[in-house]
Amino acid sequence: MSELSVPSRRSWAEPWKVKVVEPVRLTTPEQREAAIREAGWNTFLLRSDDVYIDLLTDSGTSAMSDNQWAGMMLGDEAYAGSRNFYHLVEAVQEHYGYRYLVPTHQGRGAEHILSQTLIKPGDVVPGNMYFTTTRLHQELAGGRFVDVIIPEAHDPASEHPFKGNVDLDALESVIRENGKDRIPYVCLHATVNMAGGQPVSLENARAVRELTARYGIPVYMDATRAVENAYFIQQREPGQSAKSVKEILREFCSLTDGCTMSGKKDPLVNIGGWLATNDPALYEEASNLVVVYEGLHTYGGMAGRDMEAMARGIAESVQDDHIRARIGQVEYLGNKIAGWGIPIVKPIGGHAVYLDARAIYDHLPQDRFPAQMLAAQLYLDAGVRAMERGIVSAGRDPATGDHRYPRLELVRLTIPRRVYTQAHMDVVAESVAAVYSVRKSTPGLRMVYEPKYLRFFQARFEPEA
Ligand code: PM9
Repeated sequence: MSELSVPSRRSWAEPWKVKVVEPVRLTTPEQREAAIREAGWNTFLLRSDDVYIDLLTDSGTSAMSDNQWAGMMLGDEAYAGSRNFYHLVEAVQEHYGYRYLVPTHQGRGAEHILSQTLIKPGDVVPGNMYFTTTRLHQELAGGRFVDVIIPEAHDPASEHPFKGNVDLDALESVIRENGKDRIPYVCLHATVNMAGGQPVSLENARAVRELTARYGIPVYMDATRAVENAYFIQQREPGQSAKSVKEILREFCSLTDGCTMSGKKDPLVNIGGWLATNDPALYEEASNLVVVYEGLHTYGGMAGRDMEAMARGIAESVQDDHIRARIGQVEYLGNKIAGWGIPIVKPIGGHAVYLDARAIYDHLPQDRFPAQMLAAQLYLDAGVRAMERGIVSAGRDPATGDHRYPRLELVRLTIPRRVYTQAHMDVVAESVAAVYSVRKSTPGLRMVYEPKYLRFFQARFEPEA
């Protein structure tokens, strides 16, 4: 018998095993064709029963642990002062380090409260690339978002390790041009969803802090995927590899004044969110406003059991072995697709693999919605649901009414946390390859219905003849 050779690079596996399973169903090509037509070629409008592998989003789609489910049974459903609220406050204080917490039903609830509290009509909010709901709430409060992300973020092929970084010169120019009194806060996304799940370095966050402190401008972070950001800092930033993700997260947050949070991502729950701050005056106003839109300031739209699950989820989310496996799975899928020469956003992001639809369908102009079509084709091929992140998501400029034309025209294969296996990832990668192989003959789309707000959720399309 020949000598067994052990590979020098050993495999890794998730730090959990499966206890409950949920069946998924592969439909026929005819059923998928009927479903996508019925959905107006918009993957948001599909029924999830018609989806085989659902990579629409990592939002609210995580699998909870047995410890979180046990916590659900300990829900204190008091209207006021639920004990689970205090557990959540303690978890946020311990892991994110902010003093005050205003719970909300999800991330956009927190964005609404923050925007209404801080932004006055005519204000300018600089940030490292827009996010759909964040920018809309800033605009609805009378503000204008200005993008100050580094130019590399707009280039899918750039291998910059921190493509989420703020361009400090651009930020300072915005402050000088508008005057510090017109800038209520700087909005720092970590990671940056629309750039491909790209991180911000600790060094850059520190520099943003120093710059804004000189002008007396606060920094509010979108901390929705800040744990993933902390993992990238540990892996990529010189001098950070000996620290735990937990330590890096605290350090990063200490460079900001507070944050908005969609608990549906990093914190491993299906619903919930919060606004956190170190500013007692902001807390006083926000905890008053929240009772108008979300619920009392000790539940903000969440049930007691939801707050308990989130408190426990936060503690699980900052564990190094969890986050390594979570991002490792995204990298597995991304490397497989990129290995076949299919264009994706580089480096591979934290929560998703982003296909470069502009490069894949290089025969389609952006106003024929290449990313929207690519997402529909993936669904037609194997029942894989993905999300458009291009011209449709970018919406229209409120001043001119024209489409915004973002440089990134992407389809996001978003990986829910602790849900799918490596075999599912293989099926997805092969479907991407199949769709890529017939790219030249794929037509564009026409938009036939366009809602006023956040059009990507509900717009309808038809294929060009
Ligand atoms: N993100 C996502 O799929 C949910 C649907 S698209 C609006 O990526 C950031 C960075 C997010 C985010 C939601 C929200 C809003 C704020 N910031 O969905 O309201 O990625 O909990 O959070 C989605 P909620």
